[in-house]
Amino acid sequence: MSSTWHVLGAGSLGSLWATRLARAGLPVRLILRDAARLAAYEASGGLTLVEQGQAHRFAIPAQTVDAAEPITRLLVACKAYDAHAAVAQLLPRLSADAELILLQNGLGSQDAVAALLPSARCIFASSTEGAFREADWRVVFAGHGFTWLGDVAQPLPPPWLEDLAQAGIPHEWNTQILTRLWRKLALNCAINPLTVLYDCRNGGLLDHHCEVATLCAELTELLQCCGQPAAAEELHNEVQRVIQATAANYSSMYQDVAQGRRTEISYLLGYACAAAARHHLSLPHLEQLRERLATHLANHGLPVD
Ligand code: NAD
Ligand code: KPL
Repeated sequence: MSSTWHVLGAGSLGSLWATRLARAGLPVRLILRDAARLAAYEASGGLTLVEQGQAHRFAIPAQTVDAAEPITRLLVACKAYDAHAAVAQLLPRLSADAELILLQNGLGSQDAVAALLPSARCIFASSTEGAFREADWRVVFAGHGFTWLGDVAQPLPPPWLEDLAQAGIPHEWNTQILTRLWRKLALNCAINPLTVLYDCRNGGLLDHHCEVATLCAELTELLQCCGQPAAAEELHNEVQRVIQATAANYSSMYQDVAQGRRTEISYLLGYACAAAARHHLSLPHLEQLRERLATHLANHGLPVD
């Protein structure tokens, strides 16, 4: 019998994982912010997953953060800026040998969470799956993808990867998870802020080829300086390939800004610029991009961090 999957954050990705795990008959509990959210969830009858136009509802048991049940396996599915505070609230419930799976994009939030629990195993994940919330408690599986998981402190995979296989969650254990997260961060830094500033789909960046190339050169320098040469390989070519392959799409940061939601800038471009500063590396275009983006966010009444 598998241990219970406690899922912290019943948003897009958390719901996508929770519903597939529950569909496979695995024990899942949702952790919601407070009694009001729990009451709203219970009134809705469960979480609905919409896949290829078909909706299925799963009556997954839920609880609030301050429930008494101990937690041995926690899937952290909050935004990067919420992860530390959300996990901190659960400290009294986490067992000494707890395992956490951190689904956050970018870098920085994983180390902040890991520092809260020195004896717990923190597994970092990087996902290309896509999901969005159509309504409260209703998530649409928008883009099939893959999830890489890894542990910077321990190369051996956990036995519960079998649960993911059973749930049909495409995944792979990756002993170089930081390289994958850095590579994704670099792609996001080269594409997402410019789509916000130029108010365009990813394909619109084909008109800003030189600017993208300059950013890729600086990001390559940063990755090499941060001991991530593999993440730097052929970065510009991959950025161009992604821009072409996703030309019709709006980047995730574009969508956040368009919908008035806080962005994860501090864990993407902000993290990159802070890393450059730590290494006394001058990356003027990247820094200028961060400043332009921060000004744009402030002008739209959004947090600049
Ligand atoms: P989301 O905003 O849809 O969901 C986050 C959920 O966490 C929200 O429901 C929020 O209420 C909840 N939450 C925050 N603090 C909480 C707390 N203290 N207690 C309980 N719940 C709390 O976000 P998302 O789109 O699922 O993204 C989660 C992470 O996954 C982000 O880092 C994102 O970049 C990454 N990601 C998302 C996708 C996607 O398609 N949505 C794909 C790849 C990576
Ligand atoms: O991951 C992305 C995003 O929009 O966040 C892509 C499509 C790669 C653009 O950076």
